[in-house]
Amino acid sequence: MDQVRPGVTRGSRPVGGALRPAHAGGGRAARRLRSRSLLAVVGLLLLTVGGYLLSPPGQRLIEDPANAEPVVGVDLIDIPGSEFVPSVVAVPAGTTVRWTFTDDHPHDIVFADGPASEVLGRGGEWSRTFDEPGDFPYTCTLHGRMGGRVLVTG
Ligand SMILES: [Cu+2]
Repeated sequence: MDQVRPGVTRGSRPVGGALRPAHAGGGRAARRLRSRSLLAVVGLLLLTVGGYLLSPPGQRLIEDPANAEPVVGVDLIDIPGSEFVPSVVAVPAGTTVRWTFTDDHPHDIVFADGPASEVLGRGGEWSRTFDEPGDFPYTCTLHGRMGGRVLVTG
């Protein structure tokens, strides 16, 4: 009934090696503990990011104006004070949406799918015609929290 247990009988370590003082393997155990807590942190981070990405858009950033309820049929968006008003509009395909710059700060309108205005100030105006249905988010690159979207219906 001599079972060969690898790791116990191999090498020059005595058979009683498993009973060696705890501090002998302390370094390795500590390292394992450290890497385990690192894993926990990474796991928690992934859960947080994953949960964020999987959560309904309306719950991601409560203050994000780009997640507001769409205002249907409005094709004129004002920029009266470092925000787009209304921030979310829904228009039928073929609509030209216009932005008017009426506050004292420079802004731009940069769409995720490419089209972008220059940086414009008070009195500025920009427009884009939407021929295809879809969801067209945009931001002001000068003000990270300034955002909006145009929902184009078929
Ligand atoms: Cu801005």
